Amino acid sequence: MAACHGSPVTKQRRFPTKFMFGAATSAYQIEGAWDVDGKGESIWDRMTHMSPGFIEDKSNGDIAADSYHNYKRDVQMLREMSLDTYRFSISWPRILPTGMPNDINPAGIAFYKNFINELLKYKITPMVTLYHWDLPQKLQELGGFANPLISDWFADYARIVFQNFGDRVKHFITFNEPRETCIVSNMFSSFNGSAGPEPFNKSTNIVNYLCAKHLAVANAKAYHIYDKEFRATQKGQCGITVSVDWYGAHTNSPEDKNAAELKRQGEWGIFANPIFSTDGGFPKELSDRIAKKSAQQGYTKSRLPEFTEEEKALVKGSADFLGVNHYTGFLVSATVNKLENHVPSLADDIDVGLIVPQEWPKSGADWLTLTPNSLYNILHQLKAKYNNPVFYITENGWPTTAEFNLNDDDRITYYRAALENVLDALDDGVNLKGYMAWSLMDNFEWLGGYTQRFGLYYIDFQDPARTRIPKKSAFVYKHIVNNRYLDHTYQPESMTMTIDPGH
Ligand code: GBH
Repeated sequence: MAACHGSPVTKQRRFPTKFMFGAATSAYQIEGAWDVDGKGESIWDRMTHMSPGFIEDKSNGDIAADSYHNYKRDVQMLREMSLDTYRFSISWPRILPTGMPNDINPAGIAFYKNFINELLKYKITPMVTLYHWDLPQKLQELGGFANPLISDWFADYARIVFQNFGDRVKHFITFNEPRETCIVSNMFSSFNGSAGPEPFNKSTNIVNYLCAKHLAVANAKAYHIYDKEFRATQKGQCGITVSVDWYGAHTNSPEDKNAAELKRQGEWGIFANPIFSTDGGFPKELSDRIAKKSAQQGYTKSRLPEFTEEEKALVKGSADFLGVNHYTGFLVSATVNKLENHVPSLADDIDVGLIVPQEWPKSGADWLTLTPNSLYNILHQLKAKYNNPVFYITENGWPTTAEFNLNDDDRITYYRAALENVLDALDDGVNLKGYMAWSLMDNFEWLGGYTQRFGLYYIDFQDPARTRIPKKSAFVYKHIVNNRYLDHTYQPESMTMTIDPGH
């Protein structure tokens, strides 16, 4: 019956039945067991042990959420929330302690097999990231992502992952957030593999761009291995995850609009363009600008190493989907809040200013606000720019500060706003297949240590048992997932979790 006589009947917007709902984590942030059962040292083990001062509370991931020993409880939490997908990462040095394929750690393989089997037992789809920043220390000592051989080391590791887990894992993600590996790591002294722990943190402005190229080639080699050696039998997909914050123009002036576009090219275009654009290669305006600046600075070649034609072709199209990690947004200006120190860097190459309006709600981390419609805006932009590839939101979430608080209404507000944007994007024809909340549980927040909490489940990191307790947001997320629509008024009746039939 059609709505009539002014009755307020509106069509309830629903998430498609096949739309994947899940949660995400990464190995170093949750596993602990940093030196257990033959695991090798990672750059994060080295850095947190050698230079604890880099971490806000001088903590580390030695134990973290101890998921190495609590993985069955983690799977139970996914079941409690009726989630159908779990995005987690494999620790490269747990599989290959030295990073190299001659020495495979059987206990590492066994751990992930048991864990994946536990997920499959309850029909939860594993979405596996191969690299979420925990590079084997031994590879860092060979230059990490500054060494072009990283692409062969990564390809060897990827083949071992596909061989061992590809019969049961159908969604692989090569890299989590190249920008953070290549660019951000160097702005915050040293982490994630491109410059690495001191004393390897040198020449960041050069390393940044070497890393951008080498990582793109590494992704491509792993993708083609999957495509040629495994796809026919394993029938899965292999994609990459890029961090995409929203950058809008501060005013409607052509200068600000262009500044925003340049910022987008420098933030995510530099990583997505070589793979997803029809032309391939780095974004044109950005690479022209870096070449020009490099010449002015006295370099004989651009600091951004161009791809050879062969590499360009190898990289172009080397992903089955674009994973998007999205958290926040900024306004971009050609004139306001500009850099004061002009040393060669990506920031100087782009040379724009950022503005965060006062009225955008603030979170427990100073870089993250609730930016209106940011998730819709980026999906809309990415769809237009890259001809609507398959997308997954592979991370999205809201941090609170360290205090104990299960009534996380601000997180609920954030998730509801984001999921409203997901519905808008689906209406808009964005080829979006799933949404992973960051994070399943509180965990080691990199340089923030344990001072920021992103979890749907709370963990007291002083508690040796690392007991997991659902926050209110876990109940609200579950309600959305079960009902496939957004109820903005739902409140859980109690804070006791049960597992619904069929999960
Ligand atoms: C993601 O990075 C990561 O994939 C995930 O592991 C992480 O836990 C999650 O987001 C939440 O941060 O504190 O001012 O030094 C998102 C991109 C880049 C955002 C580094 C925070 C540090 C800013 N992150 N950035 S600051």
